[in-house]
Amino acid sequence: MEGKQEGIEELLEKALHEYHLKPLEIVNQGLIPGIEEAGELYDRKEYFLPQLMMAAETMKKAFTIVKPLLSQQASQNKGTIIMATVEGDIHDIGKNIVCVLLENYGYRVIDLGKDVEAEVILDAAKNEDADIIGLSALMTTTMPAMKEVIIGAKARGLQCKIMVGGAVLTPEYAQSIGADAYSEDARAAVLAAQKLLN
Ligand code: B12
Repeated sequence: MEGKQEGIEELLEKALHEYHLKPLEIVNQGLIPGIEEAGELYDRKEYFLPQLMMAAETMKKAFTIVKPLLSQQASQNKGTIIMATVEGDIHDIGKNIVCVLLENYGYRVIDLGKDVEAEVILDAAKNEDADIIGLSALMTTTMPAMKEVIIGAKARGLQCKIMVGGAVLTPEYAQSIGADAYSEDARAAVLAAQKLLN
């Protein structure tokens, strides 16, 4: 909450070894509520962008430390998923969490990063023979970029399914742009992927 990157390692150490919290509990009950609270303070103009950025950087650092503990080496490949935050949008914390959980469940995840153009996503989906494209958007202004990818995939005749997510999205919006699945968090994203590929 205070954006103190230097203290986060020690806190994680404590959470893991003193309180015996599971890595996913740390993400879901500590890191995510923390960044959301920082976001609420930002909304109420009690936090300003530098504070929000410091909180986000701290969360990213914490997630980098927890990530290897979340990843069990997946033995089987259940399918290939291309993940990206759409063009114009630099929010990637949620997308990164979704990537790790999908990997945990045995999917081959190719993370194209953030602010990714539709063409780049579609090229990757074709070249990697993707089963699913996963798109993240956190702003109302960037949500339409998801539709662009969906239209592009149809125009190119790609067979892959498209799932979408991100804080501002609703199931209704996802349906209106023709997405095959929507999920509100990382755990639901795994279930959605399983459903799409069955
Ligand atoms: C952290 C944050 C930032 C950080 C981002 C750091 C980073 N590397 O990601 C920083 C400070 C850089 C930032 C910048 C900006 N931000 Co900002 N940010 C946030 C904040 C507080 C939290 C987002 C977050 O990480 N949440 C935690 C994660 C875990 O949740 P999540 O992303 O929703 O992901 C979960 C699910 O949605 C789902 N999911 C996510 N992606 C996917 C994908 C798939 C395929 C699936 C299935 C599921 C899924 O699973 C995830 C895990 O459970 C939100 C407010 C909020 N409460 O959402 C504002 C918010 C998104 N930001 C906002 C804005 C406006 C901006 C800026 C334009 C601010 C500015 N004036 O410069 C810039 C954006 C610049 C740009 N071009 O993108 C607005 C958007 C408003 C709107 N309705 O459009 C919000 C909503 C704040 C607000 N209320 O105004 N931001």
